[in-house]
Amino acid sequence: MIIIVLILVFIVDAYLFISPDQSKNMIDLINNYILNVFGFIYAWIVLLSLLLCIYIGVSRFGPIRLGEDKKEYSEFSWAAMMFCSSMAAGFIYWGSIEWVFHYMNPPYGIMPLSTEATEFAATLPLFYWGLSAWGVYLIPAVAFAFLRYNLKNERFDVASACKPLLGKYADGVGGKMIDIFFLFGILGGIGTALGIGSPLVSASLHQLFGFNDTPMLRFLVIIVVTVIFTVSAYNGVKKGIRILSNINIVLMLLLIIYVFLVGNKGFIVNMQTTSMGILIDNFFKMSTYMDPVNNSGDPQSWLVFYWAWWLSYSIFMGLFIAKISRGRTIRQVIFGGLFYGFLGSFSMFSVLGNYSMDLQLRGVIDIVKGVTENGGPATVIDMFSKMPLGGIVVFVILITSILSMATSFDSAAYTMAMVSSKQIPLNGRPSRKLTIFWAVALAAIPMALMIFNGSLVQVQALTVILALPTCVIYVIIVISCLKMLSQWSVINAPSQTTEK
Ligand code: NM2
Repeated sequence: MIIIVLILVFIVDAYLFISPDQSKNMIDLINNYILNVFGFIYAWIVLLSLLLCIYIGVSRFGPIRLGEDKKEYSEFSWAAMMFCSSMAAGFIYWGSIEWVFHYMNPPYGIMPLSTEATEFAATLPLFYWGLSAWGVYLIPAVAFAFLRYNLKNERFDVASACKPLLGKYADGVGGKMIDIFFLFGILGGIGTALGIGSPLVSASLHQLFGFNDTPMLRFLVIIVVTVIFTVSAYNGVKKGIRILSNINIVLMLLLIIYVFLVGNKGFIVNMQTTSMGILIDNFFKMSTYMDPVNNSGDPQSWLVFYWAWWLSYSIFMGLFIAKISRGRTIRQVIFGGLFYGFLGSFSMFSVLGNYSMDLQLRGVIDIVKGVTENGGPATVIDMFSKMPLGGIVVFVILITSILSMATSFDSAAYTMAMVSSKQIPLNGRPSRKLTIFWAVALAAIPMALMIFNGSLVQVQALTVILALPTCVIYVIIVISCLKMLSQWSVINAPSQTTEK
């Protein structure tokens, strides 16, 4: 399995190296095809899985405990690990400036730069990083945890979770293909996270120390991040990933509390409140809007891209959440995941985003011009450096961006090692060598793209392409999960017959 993945990564890298232009065109072509042809399917999958996941949480399956032990991790560590493994530096980048894009080019036929555009611009990021998005992790998490802790499966892999639906087809070659597609999905998803995070880190290094923001600097950033997350994954969940995530979440919280206190608090809370109303009012429209009449491309660039990105993480996050959820009930996993996920995204996006939107609207800093002329990372760092104690704020951003990337990739490397292990004892962990191997492999594709001058657009396109097979596996796992839970509850149901 490892060899096949390596060969495929090598082929992609070699293709990028030998004919950069042709390979870029090819990536764009496939990406556009997927966005336009399969886009609506992504929308349905994400909406239906949110509804299904709520159903599982409230149904008779909810109280089922995953494993018989008490909770392995405290509530804080569980929420911190779940949040940090999913979020890389994107929360600072998109959190601060995603609204700019919706403000300039709003969907739903809204007038650009209008009041309505501004309010929707503050709200859309809360939707794209909101309940539906977090929902895609939770059914796989339940499936993997149930299989491992209740049905005592020897392996912690993806193919086993497809077995209730695929039967013998999930064994042998079929099973290997499933695991390989899963590994590719992660590689693609993480690529975009690195592609966004490393320019942000290099922009903060430029601001703090005057280093020139060159591809070489970004390359070095990836190396530093790779070393940190490799060490963390090597030390395992309890001694590595948990500690790094706890530190990171505290830094993230300090950052948003500070930004809130320094910012225009009235504007921030009023816009947060307004956004909640707009979000609730428009939830289904936002979930299904494909713009069939004007074909503006907005749903493809945002809804479909984001859903593909979240789905590309879904299996890896499912495995990782399962790993840390031993001793919790299905209900606690589902509603805990939705609650902490949404709360985390909401606080970060609404505080950072509304802080910068307020600066724009009051004419303090022209963020829109900054993003269009100097690009996102430089604008974000420039904005934070102009805050009171700007130098310290940028330093905190530098550290939390590095840590955020590291806490995503350590859990990814760890789960990749879990999936490629033949067998893991119930209280054991995957081999350390395999963990290091996957950590290095994770950094290879984005590094290659960077060396060959690929843009973020290409990395994003690769994410969408590699997410497609993951999406198929995702649907299989969801159906398998329902099948597995119903079979189990039929066998274990208390006897219905009562004698009088
Ligand atoms: N998601 C969108 O850069 C980042 O924050 C990575 C990945 C959660 C799948 C986010």
